[in-house]
Amino acid sequence: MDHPFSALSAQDPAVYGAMRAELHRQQLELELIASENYASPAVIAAAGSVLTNKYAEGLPARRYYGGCEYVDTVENIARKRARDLFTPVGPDGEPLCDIGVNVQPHAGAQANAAAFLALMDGGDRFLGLALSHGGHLTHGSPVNSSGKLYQPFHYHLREDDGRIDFDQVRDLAREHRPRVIVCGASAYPRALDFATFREIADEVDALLMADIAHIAGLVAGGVHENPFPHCHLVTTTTHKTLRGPRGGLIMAQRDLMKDVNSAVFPGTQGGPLMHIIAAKAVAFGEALQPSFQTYARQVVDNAAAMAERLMERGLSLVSGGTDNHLMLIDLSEHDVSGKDAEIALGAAGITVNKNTVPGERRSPMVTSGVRVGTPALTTRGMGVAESRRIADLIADVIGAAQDEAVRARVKGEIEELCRAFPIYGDSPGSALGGGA
Ligand code: DSN
Repeated sequence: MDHPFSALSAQDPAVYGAMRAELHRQQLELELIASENYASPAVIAAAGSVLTNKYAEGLPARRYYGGCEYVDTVENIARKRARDLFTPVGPDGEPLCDIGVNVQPHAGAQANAAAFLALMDGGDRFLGLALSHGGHLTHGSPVNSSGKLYQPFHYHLREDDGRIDFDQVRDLAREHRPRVIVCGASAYPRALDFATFREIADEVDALLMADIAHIAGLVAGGVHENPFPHCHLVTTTTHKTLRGPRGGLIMAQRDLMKDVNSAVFPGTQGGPLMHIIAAKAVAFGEALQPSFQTYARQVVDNAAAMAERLMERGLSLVSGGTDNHLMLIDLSEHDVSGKDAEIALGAAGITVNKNTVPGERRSPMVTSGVRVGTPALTTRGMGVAESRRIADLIADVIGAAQDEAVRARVKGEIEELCRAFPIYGDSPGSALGGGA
């Protein structure tokens, strides 16, 4: 049989055409969405593979279906590599704690749902960062199961410096005695202080959970502190800074793993996506290479350079800068909203997302912020000079958001930049699933 991909263009030109167009968009437009990245052709090959055909409920060697010997091998490789990546070690190279991992969550939201099921009973109280201050829907939004099944209380950023208000975290913890404290964010540009969170959790006898979906690649690359050994449980996605396939992952101190495993299956999921677990294994293998540490360092350096130049150009950033891969442009004082800026930048070939900012006065569909991140442009090989140039182009567009001539000029410059730093080459097979 031919590779399944070679059948696609002939059998289904409509889907194939849209996939080609998406590849073209990724190649020629600048991806600044902080949660997106470009997975390698090897990761994409694993994700687009025959492992999609296999049912494998359960864990390796303890499955509910036959024929799992090869997918067991794949899942065991993924588990070992994830442990190797995220186990913290002391100065003598000794592990600082014993963590277990479950590589089956389909996505970050599923990882968080399973983690909550493992750590809490219905109605239990927990603390998380408010969504409007950079938190996540799955950290207790009333429209998410986390807000419907449990009782969330939210802490915020300090108004004066845009940093997590630990006094408020401590006060809320003392007042509500939560079962779990969640740290982690989807739009927080500063380093997370896991040790202080743990101190507060210990004071009120709570479990500490970190959601490192955004910063996982920075942790793996050694440029952000490891949430272990401070945290009891850690969730992440695998496709953001970690640069793997779209997916989720849960890691926990060993004594919690029985509850974690049963919360994933049968608690919240059925059959694991074995093709995605294979792709996770490949991505973890890539992240274990020394070159990934160089990548992670460059992501942070690029973000710092971009932030500095945006501020030199007169734009305000929440917290006055960044420690990680993202920054939040604060347009509260501008006529241009986050939505206007997203549209104007999109027309100029720069993809970003509008985002609420602390003290938001506009609606969540309009917002006063734009979230910008450097993981994807760094994967293309861009560095500090390009990051500063991109900051200038962003400032040009936001400064003249209705000016079509500015957008057209910037779009041309962006396309030229993208051609100078190509991604996926000319071989659609490697990027569209046929690169095995
Ligand atoms: N949607 C992701 C993000 O953009 O940060 C979080 O789930």
